[in-house]
Amino acid sequence: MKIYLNGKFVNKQDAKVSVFDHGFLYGDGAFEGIRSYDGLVFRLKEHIDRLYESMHTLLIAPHMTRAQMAKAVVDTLKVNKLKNGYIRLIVSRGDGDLGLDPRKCFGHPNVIIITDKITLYPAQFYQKGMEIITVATTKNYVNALDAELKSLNYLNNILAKIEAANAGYIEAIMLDGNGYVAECTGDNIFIIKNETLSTPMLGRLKGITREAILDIAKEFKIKTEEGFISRHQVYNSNECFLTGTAAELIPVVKVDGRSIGAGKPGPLTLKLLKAFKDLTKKDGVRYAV
Ligand code: PXG
Repeated sequence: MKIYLNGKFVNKQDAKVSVFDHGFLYGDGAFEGIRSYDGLVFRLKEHIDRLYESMHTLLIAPHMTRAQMAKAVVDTLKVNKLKNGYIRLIVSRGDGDLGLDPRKCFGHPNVIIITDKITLYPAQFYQKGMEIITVATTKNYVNALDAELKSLNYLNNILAKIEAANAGYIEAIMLDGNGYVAECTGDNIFIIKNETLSTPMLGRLKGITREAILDIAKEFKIKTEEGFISRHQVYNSNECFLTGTAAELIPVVKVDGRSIGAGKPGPLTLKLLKAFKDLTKKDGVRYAV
């Protein structure tokens, strides 16, 4: 496996950065998780744009244009002869001293691209649906760590994931500071009620998969809503599902012990899942290996 490290391809065992990198010391950096499907990088432009927005907020300049960054992603897939892969694109602040001050870093962020495979959830969950819970760790949003900023600092989500795991669950809902549903630890959430598809407007990452599902719904003339969603509304929805680059679209059939709809993946969820799979065959940047 070859890893892209600051413009060079190196072997996995040589892909190392300094312990003084503020990405390691402080979680100071940004990242993207991207998928390629049969030689097509799904919505690469959208991922690159989101990364550059995160870096803009963090005041990290990667010394690479968006086009160069996109090319580096594709080149890494090509070097690894990977037609189907999960791509982790990381830009960390780079080396500094032991203090927080990012101005003392040398102004050379580390750009790293890892291409591998990923399986988040067992296959049976896609057929039977998943059971999730709500955890007490709330979503840090709009203030210091805006949920839309995809930073290397994932502790908010990891603390929630630990709570879920302690309770015996693989994924969990996080609420915002006002008690509305924000998102899950690594996925966005959707509900369907009376043929309307709804997803939280604030307090969540603007997932690339989320946006793709909203696009598909609009194409199908399904009514969509981005707003405030309560747990009561989730419990009493007809269908529920989660979205993410690694997870794609996964049905949810029970939340906090309450059955959702008929307790099995719903018809609209399955229709959207199929349409999403179709979209991954055509929406993105094509490359040959
Ligand atoms: N919300 C959060 C908090 C995420 O981390 C998503 C939504 C979905 O966004 P995309 O753009 O992928 O549709 C994510 C991304 C993991 C893992 O191991 C999950 C993500 C990223 C990295 C690792 O669970 N999900």
